[in-house]
Amino acid sequence: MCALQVEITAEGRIGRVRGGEQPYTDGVICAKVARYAERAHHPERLSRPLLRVGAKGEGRFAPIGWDEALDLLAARLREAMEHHGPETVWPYHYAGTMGLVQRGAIRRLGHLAGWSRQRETFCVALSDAGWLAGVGAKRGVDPREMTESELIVVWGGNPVHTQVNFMHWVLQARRGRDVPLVVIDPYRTATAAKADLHLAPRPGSDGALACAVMHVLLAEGLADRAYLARLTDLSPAVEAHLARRTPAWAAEITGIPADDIVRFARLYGSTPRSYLRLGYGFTRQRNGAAAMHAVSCLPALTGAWQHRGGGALYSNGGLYGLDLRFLHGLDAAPPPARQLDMGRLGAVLAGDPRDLGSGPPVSAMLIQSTNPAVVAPDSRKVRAGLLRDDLFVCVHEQFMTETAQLADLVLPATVFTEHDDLYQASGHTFLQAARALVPAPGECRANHDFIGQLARRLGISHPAFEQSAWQLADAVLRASGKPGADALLAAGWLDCAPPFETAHFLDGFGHTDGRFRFMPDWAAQGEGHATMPAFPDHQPVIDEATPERPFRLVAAPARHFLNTTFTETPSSRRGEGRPTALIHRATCARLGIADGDIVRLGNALGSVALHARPADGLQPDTVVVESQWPNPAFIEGIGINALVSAEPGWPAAGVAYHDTAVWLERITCSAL
Ligand SMILES: Nc1nc2c(c(=O)[nH]1)N[C@H]1C(S)=C(S)[C@@H](COP(=O)(O)OP(=O)(O)OC[C@H]3O[C@@H](n4cnc5c(=O)[nH]c(N)nc54)[C@H](O)[C@@H]3O)O[C@H]1N2
Ligand SMILES: Nc1nc2c(c(=O)[nH]1)N[C@H]1C(S)=C(S)[C@@H](COP(=O)(O)OP(=O)(O)OC[C@H]3O[C@@H](n4cnc5c(=O)[nH]c(N)nc54)[C@H](O)[C@@H]3O)O[C@H]1N2
Ligand SMILES: [Mo]
Repeated sequence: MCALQVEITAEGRIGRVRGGEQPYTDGVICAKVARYAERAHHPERLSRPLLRVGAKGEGRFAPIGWDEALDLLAARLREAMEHHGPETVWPYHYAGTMGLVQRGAIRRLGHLAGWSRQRETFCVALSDAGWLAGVGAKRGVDPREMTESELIVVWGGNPVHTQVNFMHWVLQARRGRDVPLVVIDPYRTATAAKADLHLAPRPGSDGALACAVMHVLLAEGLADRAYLARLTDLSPAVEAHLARRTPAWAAEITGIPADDIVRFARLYGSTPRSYLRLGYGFTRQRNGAAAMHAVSCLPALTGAWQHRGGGALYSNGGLYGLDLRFLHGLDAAPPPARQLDMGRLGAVLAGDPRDLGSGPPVSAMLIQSTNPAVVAPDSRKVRAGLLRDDLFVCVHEQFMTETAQLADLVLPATVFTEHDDLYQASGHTFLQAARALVPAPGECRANHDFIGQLARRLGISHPAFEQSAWQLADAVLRASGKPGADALLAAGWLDCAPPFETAHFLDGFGHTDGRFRFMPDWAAQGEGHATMPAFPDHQPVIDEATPERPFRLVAAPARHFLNTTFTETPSSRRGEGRPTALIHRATCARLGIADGDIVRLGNALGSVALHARPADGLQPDTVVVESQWPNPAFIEGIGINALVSAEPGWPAAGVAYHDTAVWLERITCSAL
């Protein structure tokens, strides 16, 4: 959701892409998006509808016309519904485009058709639950305020890879001022390499670290008592609990020496203008919601929220207050339908009764804006499921992804420079609209257009299907009390940042009593609440290392890819090199692993072979594989998500991408 300036060449193609002038983006853009032309004009862009002609998964397709494709799709969906009822269809969609209108169409159609709904667990389920438990509203302090911060803490995120604009604001904050940067990450990421202090906890232990920090803050009088009494629920019971959470206790769990924990606690507790940026990474653990809650307690305990440049940001996604009921067809009171957990795709397709209950099997899927054959956990099971003979799969895509290769019907999609849309953000506060800049190549169709055409063939009507994407963007804005789409486009952006008092929750946190909750009402966050700790705590439900599987694997985002997007562009592939396991130098020495050797990582789900590189700045039992490489890039054609479990996190599901205990061995070529 960065603002972009896109050069259009004399031939009407995309040229260089630069960061736009919108004040957060501030002219800065990451390298992969700067080279977006390479992707938009890639020779392998899909440009025509394709029908499978070979066996499933074989990858042989023949071009067909759009009318024929839509007729076929509608017929297959109808047939499935006649057999099993509407819930047998699973519209499966995610983060390919973040534009509201192009994301909204498939939701609207699914709602109105009574298809299965999707529980969105890839990304924010764990972090949302944890943040909302304490703060009660999904917003925080604008990163631009960091120019007034005196300490910046990046906890469990790697913005050098994942949010380069945030690093731009860190740079502004530190320009000519002595503002320490602390990074808390299991390995020395590119962000940690820039830090004054890097703490490298074992993955899944952040709740313990946060509790020990709070222990020190309370013990050393670094908590703001007046603030706590006014705006939080801190009680003697919470304090008694934290008194037991000593640095020595946390050192055992985190692997961070107690002295380092105390040093960080003193720095944090003695700096009122401390800015805490919470990433998603540390919440991609089975205990990620509890960890998020524990860490989010820190600025409440010190009262950092009261100061300019102080407080925290997890996401500003809750800031915009857009009314999406019309966009999503929810104004028409659609029929109720079951919800399927997108992270459980493999299990659902295998007919797991835990997921399906007494409901029908999934026998037809419409997959749009996501590449689950790679990004979903337990990817062997996902692949087996998508290859089921009695499952019809249609994929609407820009490229022949691994998911598209498994489909029966593949339809060509536009990229963001070829369609209109409306965008809200997570990391910043700006609402933006953009129009198509260049014509779509070949026969590519935008999500909104394709889904509208399908709806018509299925006999499903809603006024939103009759509008253009731009009209719909306008309708959403107006329904939300914002300026219309043309006005927004002319202005360039709308800053939705609330005033200081509100942004810092000085007029109350998101709960009805206005107080931050050290003791959350977990029942409000999800059905698994009974297992949640009553206090901020380390929740011992992770995939712990064992003698058989002594390493903890983190499958963190790579710099030059965006999930699996850009894995098709040569410059990104070059930038990344090859799939690599980062392993502590001492562990390498112990196991006789040299740089470039091949290792195998495995667990009950399978094993993955890739090259190894000795590394520093992580614990001896942590292994990191930056992702998400396509499966064929790995030595045996099986990628990292084959090892990631689809067991949901607590209390409201969510995929634990970085929570995997594995064994590790060096292998010789003859063993391959
Ligand atoms: N280049 C690039 N940019 C991206 C993406 C991408 O794939 N590539 N993906 C986009 C998306 S969809 C998202 S949601 C965001 C995610 O953005 P981030 O929040 O930055 O990414 P995460 O996957 O959450 O992982 C970030 C860091 O969390 C660390 N981590 C893992 N486990 C733990 C833990 O237990 N404790 C702590 N303290 N740290 C841990 C990892 O080592 C990693 O360095 O990035 C977006 N931007
Ligand atoms: N190992 C590991 N796995 C992870 C993560 C991790 O950190 N580690 N992160 C997880 C997270 S946070 C997320 S959000 C998910 C993301 O997973 P996905 O949402 O699947 O993201 P992408 O892999 O980028 O796939 C998006 C696809 O949408 C297509 N696309 C883009 N725009 C459009 C459009 O307008 N229309 C259509 N029809 N298609 C479009 C792109 O070509 C691309 O193939 O991955 C998750 N998987
Ligand atoms: Mo994500």
